Formats: sequence, structure tokens, C-alpha cells
Amino acid sequence: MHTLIKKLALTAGTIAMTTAASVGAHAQTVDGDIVPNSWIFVMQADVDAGAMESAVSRDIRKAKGKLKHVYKFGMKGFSAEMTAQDAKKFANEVEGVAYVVPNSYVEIMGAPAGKGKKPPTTGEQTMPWGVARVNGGSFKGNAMAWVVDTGVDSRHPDLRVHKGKSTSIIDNSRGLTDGQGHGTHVAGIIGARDNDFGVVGVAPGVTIASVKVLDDDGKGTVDNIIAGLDYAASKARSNDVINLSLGGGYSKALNDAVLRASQTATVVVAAGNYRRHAKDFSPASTAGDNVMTVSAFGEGDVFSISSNYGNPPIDCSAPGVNVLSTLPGGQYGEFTGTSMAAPHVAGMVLKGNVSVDGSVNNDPDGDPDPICVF
Ligand SMILES: [Ca+2]
Ligand SMILES: [Ca+2]
Repeated sequence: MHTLIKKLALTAGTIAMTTAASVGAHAQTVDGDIVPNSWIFVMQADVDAGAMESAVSRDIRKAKGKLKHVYKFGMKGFSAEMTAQDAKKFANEVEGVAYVVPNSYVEIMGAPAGKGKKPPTTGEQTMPWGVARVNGGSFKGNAMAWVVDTGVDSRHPDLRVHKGKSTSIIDNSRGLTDGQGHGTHVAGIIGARDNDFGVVGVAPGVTIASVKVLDDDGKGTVDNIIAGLDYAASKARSNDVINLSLGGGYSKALNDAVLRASQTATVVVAAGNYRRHAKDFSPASTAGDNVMTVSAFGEGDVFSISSNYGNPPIDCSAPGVNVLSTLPGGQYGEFTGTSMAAPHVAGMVLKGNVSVDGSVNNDPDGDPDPICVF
């Protein structure tokens, strides 16, 4: 399908239409992959963002559409609601459209593991097994982590969240509430503080910017993820890291947005939890020098029974089974998933160096993933 989409783009000149059916047939992942009558238009890289925005704002109503997002800082483009017929027509009429794809659903790639553990809140700090395995636990510098997720609890005493740089694409909370728990858990793996309570992260005390793109059920849409990436790309510096512990069926638009954002800062993505080849999922299948796709293993370096596999696109594996980290309301608990593996690598990127220590056992693709450590 990757090849087919590219071929369509070439034969159609400036536009490639992928139908809901063709994308669905490729992906078969999340229930109801495609958002009805919702489209992501990707512009050619050299279009002028300002001119694009005014042209699209002007023309969208004529095309019987409703504009949702304009992407200006990373990948250039926009998202809109309209029928498939109108989308095709609009893509032909607007100058500089490279291709248009259906909007689709994504979800978090991690969930609570059993009943979890709650470490004491004073007097003692727990070193989670994963942080120890990857040689995490010290950090200096001013690099930041952009957590594109369900939000992050900014009042958690074990986290340092930059309120001014946090935002929400989906509600008015500025990314500072997390009704799900997942984003707060991811943030703690990256950078829970080194103090006398709770847990310690891979890059302790690093500043977290929360970019909320997923709802309290841990679900969202690609057009909102791309808006979150666009925001991060507009603010991040080159030594920062952007973490995407989420995924869904293959989306060329999402992969292209990740690739563009990776020109600003390293992007770390979860391989996905479908125990299938990661090439069929996004953003896991993004191939780029500054994009890292991470599978998950448990204690004993044993490959997770739920992790996606396949190199490429997987770059390395990291701890993602029974991972203890922060939860909203000053709490702690264990989650499992490639969502937990990716932020271990994000922490290493912030510390400035990612190396390899051995490889996983029981990798289903027969080519054991290297284990990323600091
Ligand atoms: Ca701590
Ligand atoms: Ca492998």
C-alpha cells in the first residue's frame, strides 16, 4: 500500500485519492479506522504557509467543507470535513495539494498492568526495573520532552511540567489535565524527579511539555495528532524529544508529519501492541534518521507478548512490561505496552546518547531487536 499510494500520487500529478476502503484493507487495526467525511490534505513542501492558510480559509466554504486544522510549521497542510466527492474536487482546485487521505483513528499503546504497585510517597524512592535496565537516572541540561498524549498532571509532585509550553488540541485544559492516566505515566518514565519519594525517570527532572491530543478514553484522530506535532515543531529545539506513545492503522499523512517534525527534534514512537509487523501501523512505520520506533520487552529481556515486531521499522527495544511510573493525583502504578517502551528511549535521547546492550529474547520476527540503553 505504501507503494500504491506513492504510485497514485505520481500518476495523478498533484493529487492522490486513497479511499476509505483501500486504507481500511491495509490497516485492519483499530475499530472503525476511518473517520467519516473527514480528510487530511497534505501540501507540497514548498508551498507558502501563509498563502495556503488564506486560500484554504477562503475556499473551504465554497467547497461545502468545514476547516478543522491548518498545519504550518511541520508538514504543511490542513484537515477538513466534507464528502469524499467534495474532497477530491477541492484537492484538484487548490494549488499545491500533494495528496489527500481519509482522517483515521489512533489510540494509546499502553494500559494498566494488573493492580499495580504504589510506592511510599515519602522517605523512599523506587528505581523502576526499566530505568535501571537502560542505565537511566541522571540528567543535566535544558532539553525538553514534548509528550503528545492524553495530557499530563502538572500538579504531580514527582514531575516538572512547563505550563506555558503545554497545550491541548482537543479541549481547553492546556494539556495540564489527564483524565486517562496514560500521558502522566509516559511523562514519569521520561523524567520523574530524583528525590526522596515515588519513582525516578530515565532523565530525572527534565521539563515536560504536555501536548494533549487524546481524550480520556485514550482515543484520538490523526488530524489532531498532526496538529499536536505541528505545535511541537513550532516550539521545540533540536536537542528536545517528541514522544508519541500512540498508534493506529497506516496513515501516510501521519508518517509524513512525523518525518517533518523530526527535522526539528528527535521523534520517538511506539511500535504498537497488535503483535503484528509494525510496517502496517502509524506512526510506527515512519522511516527517518531522526525517528526511533521502539518495541517492548519485560524483565529478563523477554520480548513482550503484545508488542509489534519487524526491523525495519523498529530501531530497538526498551522496557514495556509492568512499568512503574507516575499517575494523576500524585499516584503511581504499573502499565504495560510499547507506550511505556518509547519514553524510555525518549529519556535516553534527552540524556544525549543512545547505545545498545544486547538484544531481546523470543523476538517473533527471528531477528532479535537490539536493546537501547544509555
Ligand atoms: Ca521521585
Ligand atoms: Ca526484530
